[in-house]
Amino acid sequence: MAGVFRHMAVGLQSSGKTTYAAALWYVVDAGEVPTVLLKGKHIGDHRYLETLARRWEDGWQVPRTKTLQHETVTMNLKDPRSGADVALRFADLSGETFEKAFATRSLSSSAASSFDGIQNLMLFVSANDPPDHLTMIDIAMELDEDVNEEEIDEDSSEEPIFDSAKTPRQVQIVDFLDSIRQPPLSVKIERVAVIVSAWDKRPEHNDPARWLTERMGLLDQYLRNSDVELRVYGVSAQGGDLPDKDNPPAAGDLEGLKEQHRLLSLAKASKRVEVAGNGAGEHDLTHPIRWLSGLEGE
Ligand SMILES: Nc1nc2c(ncn2[C@@H]2O[C@H](COP(=O)(O)OP(=O)(O)OP(=O)(O)O)[C@@H](O)[C@H]2O)c(=O)[nH]1
Ligand SMILES: [Mg+2]
Repeated sequence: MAGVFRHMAVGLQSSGKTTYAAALWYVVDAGEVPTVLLKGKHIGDHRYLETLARRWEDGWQVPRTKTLQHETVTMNLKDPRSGADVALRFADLSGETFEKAFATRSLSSSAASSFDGIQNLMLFVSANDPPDHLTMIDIAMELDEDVNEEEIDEDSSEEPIFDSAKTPRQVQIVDFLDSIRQPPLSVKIERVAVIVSAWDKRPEHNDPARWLTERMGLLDQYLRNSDVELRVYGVSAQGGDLPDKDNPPAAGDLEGLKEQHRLLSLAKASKRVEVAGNGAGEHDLTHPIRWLSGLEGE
């Protein structure tokens, strides 16, 4: 059976999409660790991915994806068990594209067209993001301080009443998912693999599904009641905090370079990657993709 499977990566700014693509490319290309999908037959022009993968291999953050940059990443993978070919299209839209869509209620036609024929999503959220759905009042009450609500109102009187950028992330994500399922896009989503990135920043436990329930309850409930197949993976594609090559830490900033040094000292760079949940191999970034492709039961 030869299939052409197209999946789409979505997520707000800095949710880990590009780092995942870079690490996936490296891991599949290097073949240093066991993965359920392997590198496919032919590899075309992959300059964008190769640039990213080199940055990743050298121990730097990948560059931010610019707003209008729609890089379509195509990877040919092979499923050794069924013999299926998986042509994976990883449309790396920037997080800003999604945030703009939320604020303006419209999506550019090129961004919209990348959802043509899409049934399965990789949805990125980051374990490194602090909770953003608390208000000043919640925080003050948590700290058990005297709260004068009128004073808070007065102080903020010069601020705009509603700033869409301050909408909690999970509200924006639920709105986005719901919008693409409505006309005119009418995307028929079958499977969603939630990727909790920066999993090296996880809490004590190592259960990504629990993290989603506890940290993003609204999103979790929406997905569980959406008639889609759902899985949650924890993924550390970078392995830890890394410096930005375009804005490197000063030579004396040992803290900023320590983690980079530790990660670079691993003999096999693929071992920087950590994957948790759903029986995935320790470093296997292809596991969610095989499941998204419907190949797991075969
Ligand atoms: N600690 C840690 N940080 C990570 C990991 N993966 C990504 N990050 C950091 O998370 C931030 C965002 O990562 P990107 O991969 O650029 O995110 P993105 O979703 O492509 O973001 P946009 O291009 O803005 O849409 C960067 O600062 C990364 O260094 C990880 O495994 N661990
Ligand atoms: Mg990006």
